[in-house]
Amino acid sequence: MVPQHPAAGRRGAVLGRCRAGALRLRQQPDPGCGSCRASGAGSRRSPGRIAWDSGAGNGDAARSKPVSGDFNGDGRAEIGAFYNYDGATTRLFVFDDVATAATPRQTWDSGAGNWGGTRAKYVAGDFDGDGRTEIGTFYNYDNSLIRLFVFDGIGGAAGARQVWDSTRGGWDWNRTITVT
Ligand SMILES: [Ca+2]
Ligand SMILES: [Ca+2]
Repeated sequence: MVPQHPAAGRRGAVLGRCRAGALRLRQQPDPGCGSCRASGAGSRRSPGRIAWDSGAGNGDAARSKPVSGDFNGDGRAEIGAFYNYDGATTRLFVFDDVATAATPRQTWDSGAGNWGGTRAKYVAGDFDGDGRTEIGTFYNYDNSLIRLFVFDGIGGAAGARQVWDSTRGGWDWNRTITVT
């Protein structure tokens, strides 16, 4: 499953064919898909090798917040991306095999109304020293109330747990800056 922009469902068969071609990483580009050709691997306009392509209309960069880390402890980094859907719904996707043929998979879903993507600031690190990366998240509850959550098990089925609470009035969101 890949992040799907809310407007994507109206695009029809051409977009579906394009998305399927994108997931094959342009090994066999669909000649009927202009957007595939425009961004295809090996294009003179391409600044580098394409490891993954959402397909036109399927991913809004402004809605995603990426972090990197070795989430499964195999010595290679993956990319995690939180995708902000409407209705205070956020999902976490992990991109495996980024160095070759990246494949995204969903590892967490906040559920509707539970997680506003614009209220979160993410930072990745191996916080417990077990060789696998976790993701720390500062979440803004307004009124200078911030809570820190840690996402564990990101390589499999991720889960979030609260590890700190600023108490109301205790921490200014606009002064909270994460450095990754
Ligand atoms: Ca890894
Ligand atoms: Ca760890």
